[in-house]
Amino acid sequence: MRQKAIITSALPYANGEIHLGHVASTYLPADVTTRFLKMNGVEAYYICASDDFGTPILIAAEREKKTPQEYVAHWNKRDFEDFSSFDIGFDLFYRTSSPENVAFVRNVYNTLKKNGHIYESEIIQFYCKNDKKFLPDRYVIGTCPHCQAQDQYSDLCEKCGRVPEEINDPKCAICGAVPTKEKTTHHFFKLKNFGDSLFKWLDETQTLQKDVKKYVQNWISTGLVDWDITRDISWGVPIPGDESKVFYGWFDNHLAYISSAIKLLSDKGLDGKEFWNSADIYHFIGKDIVYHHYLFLPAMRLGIDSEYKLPDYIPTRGHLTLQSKKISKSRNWYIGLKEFLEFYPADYLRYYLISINPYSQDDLNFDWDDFATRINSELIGNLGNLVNRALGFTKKTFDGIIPSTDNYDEKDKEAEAKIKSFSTELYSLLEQNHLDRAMKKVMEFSMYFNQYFQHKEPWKKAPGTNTCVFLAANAVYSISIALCPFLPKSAQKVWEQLGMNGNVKDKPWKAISEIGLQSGHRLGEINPIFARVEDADIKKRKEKFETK
Ligand code: B3M
Ligand code: ZN
Repeated sequence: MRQKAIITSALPYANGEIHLGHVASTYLPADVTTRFLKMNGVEAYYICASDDFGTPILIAAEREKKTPQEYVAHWNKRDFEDFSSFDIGFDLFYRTSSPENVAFVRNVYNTLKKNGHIYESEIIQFYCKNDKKFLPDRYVIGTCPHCQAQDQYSDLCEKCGRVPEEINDPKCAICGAVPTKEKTTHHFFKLKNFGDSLFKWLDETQTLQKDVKKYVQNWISTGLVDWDITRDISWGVPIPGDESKVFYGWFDNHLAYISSAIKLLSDKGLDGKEFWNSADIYHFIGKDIVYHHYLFLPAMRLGIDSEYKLPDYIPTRGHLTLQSKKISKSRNWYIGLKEFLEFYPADYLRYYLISINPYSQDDLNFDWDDFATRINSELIGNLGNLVNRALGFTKKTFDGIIPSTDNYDEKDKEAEAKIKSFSTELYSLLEQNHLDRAMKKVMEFSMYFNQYFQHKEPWKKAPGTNTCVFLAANAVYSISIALCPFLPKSAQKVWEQLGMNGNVKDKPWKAISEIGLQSGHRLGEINPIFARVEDADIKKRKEKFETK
């Protein structure tokens, strides 16, 4: 682990609200990791931005009779608000349309061109004579040549998931007219130039996910194709020397990882490039954008002579399904983040999504009943119970003051050893990106102390009671710190009930394993931290998904 880190998560399109599918695979894992790194003294910055350019956004803005600038400004603000209420702690949430990014993208292009990685070539594109526009991607609707589904976009069939080589019965998405085909000159990035160096980089970078590496290397072996980076539309970064055309969104968006980081760092008076190149670089993504992050992104960085180093980690996770079905905005089969948080605290969702999300590309499923069970039996039945029991008992029996200890028997020694080894065990899981297993480890620790308390029966006030109360309260202290990366609000609540001052997130990681509460310390006010998820409410939540 380096002492500096930059963490990014895939940039949300400024085109519709954030839902549970987004946060599960990228924003939440990246947030947990950033909080963990910061507690370990790493100078870590979590960078994100709205992805502002592209045809779908331009079309949506036109439909709402807004300028694309107004349209993306709305979503940038709204997304940031939603993320904040979910305690996603970005150090900067910027935008791909920022002046810094636009300038950076144009510079990168110029360098790539100078280095011989760009060429121009004439292609044939659909054109609408009514609208006097070239019609890339979503501007053309037609019948999928593979599955015959109607009303599909020319860049993707939503029915069969394939990219049609040429759509049948094409129509202009704006006016419905049949488009003509016209010649236009496009700029291409020579991805083919990078096959060998990408292959080598994948081989050498041990921190990348093994299973993903394997199939990306397979793609390379079967041959890469050069990449059309041009769009004949008005909304995008203008191409230097060919200003009436703009870059394809995937050329400019990932460059905002760098340009936004540089902006944040230089605002802090730091040398951004030097920081970037001496930091661990993490890009958190979902598995649908592997191609872009394991090939385009590193190839473009290689193409500018690795002026900015390649990523060390590209944690790639699967998709969230909802009640076992694919999430779909258009079929209204999704849960907006904002809506969810109107019903339940952020930490409930954080707990659930972390618990069901392994460090792999397997899909995960949000299920309302499973959510309720896990919150009620694990978060409340185990963790909430320990906190309330240990602290409540101290309050009742010792007037809220941590007692001095008696002799330690074998069981007490074992319990103390659990506290002592807790921080290292958690550390190694989190360092390896196994957030779900780390969360589970916290729950096992809590479970252990519930059993310890039960076994000791302190309510009988036999000898050994003081030690039991002392260690159980100290286990709660450890839990409070250990919870920080996962459930920041609850961690702070526990901290305050322990009668501690300040922010628990400022404690160093190793404090998890210290005996933090000394005898004589006075606890704060004790209240249940969590409230049960009621069956009747879950029933209501499920209604939306039952009629389908
Ligand atoms: N805006 C969203 C997606 O395809 C896309 C990610 C950009 S990351 C540089 O999931
Ligand atoms: Zn038209």
